[in-house]
Amino acid sequence: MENDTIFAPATPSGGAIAVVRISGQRAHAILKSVFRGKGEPEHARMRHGMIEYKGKRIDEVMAVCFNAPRSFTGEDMAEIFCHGGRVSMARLMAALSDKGARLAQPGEFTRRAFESGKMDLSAAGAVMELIGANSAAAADAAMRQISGGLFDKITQIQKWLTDALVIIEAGIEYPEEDLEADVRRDALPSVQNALDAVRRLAATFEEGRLLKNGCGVAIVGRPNVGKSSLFNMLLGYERAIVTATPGTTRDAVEDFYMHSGAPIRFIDTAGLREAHDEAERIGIERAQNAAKGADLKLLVVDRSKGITKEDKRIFGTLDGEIIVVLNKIDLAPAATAKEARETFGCDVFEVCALSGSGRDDLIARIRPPVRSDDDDITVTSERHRDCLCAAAQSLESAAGAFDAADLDCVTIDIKEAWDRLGEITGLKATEEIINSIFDTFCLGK
Ligand SMILES: Nc1nc2c(ncn2[C@@H]2O[C@H](COP(=O)(O)OP(=O)(O)OP(=O)(O)O)[C@@H](O)[C@H]2O)c(=O)[nH]1
Ligand SMILES: [Mg+2]
Repeated sequence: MENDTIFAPATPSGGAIAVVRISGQRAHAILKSVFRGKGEPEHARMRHGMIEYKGKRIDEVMAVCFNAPRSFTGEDMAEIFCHGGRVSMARLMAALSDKGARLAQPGEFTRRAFESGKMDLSAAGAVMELIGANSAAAADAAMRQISGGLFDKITQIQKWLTDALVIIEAGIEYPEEDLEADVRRDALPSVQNALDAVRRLAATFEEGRLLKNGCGVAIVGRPNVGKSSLFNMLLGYERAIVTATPGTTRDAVEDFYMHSGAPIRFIDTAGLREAHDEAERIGIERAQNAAKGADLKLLVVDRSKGITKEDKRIFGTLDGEIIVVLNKIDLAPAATAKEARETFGCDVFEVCALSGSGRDDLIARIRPPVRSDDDDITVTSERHRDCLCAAAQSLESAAGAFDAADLDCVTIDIKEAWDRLGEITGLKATEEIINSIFDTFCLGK
């Protein structure tokens, strides 16, 4: 069935200029029906003209059309660069709708691009990640996927699996030839290669998650030691409330800080103590959860008060990577960094949250790992990670079945892995998966 012709604003209204896209068999005809300019629209050539509707000029625009398949969606397309006022955009869209185009669903343009083979499913999903990226590194990771990096990797792995299947099928077809040992010798390396590559890709998800969501850094400690002050100092602006009264912070407050293009997500938390009321009790619970979910914990200690029993107790409740931050170094010390190192056995930094002294060293230490290989693919989607893990499991079981010399089981496992990988690129993706991906898109993309 031929797709109907759709349109959507690709930019929000309110700007000076807005872009409205049209895609489908009638895209050019619909453009012509409302656009009055010099000359016929030509592929990829901007034309200046007016939008006329019901005998009235409603906007002065630039318009361009693209011939199938040389367009984003692979269909005939047109783009109108109109003025971004709410009224002028609404009028233009009313005109397009009246001429027979339908307002697109979110993600429908990219879905059409996928369906017409313009991009694979991993690239289509990455378009949304690029738009939503909140750091340069996350945008780079998305761009690498849009350029087909993940698709190429998956296709290579699937090729290894196909190679193995061909060899094994021969072994099953001619069992009398006693090919089993040969089959194992010839097919197992391909399966092993595939398994290694799948595992390596799945392992990049952790880095991808950090790029996308930011490395989570929870700031914890006793009340009044200066956690919120440190939080503000690290962010570089007064984000959280600071007062001289212990128990100021209740809710966990978080904000992003960009470091060399990678996001760090700082979380300020309630001071840990015996709660005085219901709100504080909940706040402390949230503080503990924030600490559990964080990639790194900063335990703040008030150096002017010394290292207290309570500081040590809180340290004992923390797991994973911890840095101790001795704060208030502008006041007379009651403990030294050396003591703190001996007590806690981890990195210790001395800062003055009020003046910002010590900030640079601390930031340099908590900076998230920067990717070593800039061209390498990073898996950023949880769905992709799940597919890769499932594929790895099937391949492990295939490798095991080789040992049991059960070639039928080996083939089933390899095919299962092949299909799981195909869900990433869309070569074997169910309608349901495709829907769930495009559902997260914004209008006009
Ligand atoms: N002299 C000095 N005072 C500081 C420093 N950092 C914080 N303070 C003061 O310590 C008091 C508590 O600071 P907060 O940042 O609110 O402490 P907190 O740990 O967030 O406290 P709660 O939210 O109650 O747990 C405030 O009066 C700050 O001005 C510092 O480096 N030097
Ligand atoms: Mg606070």
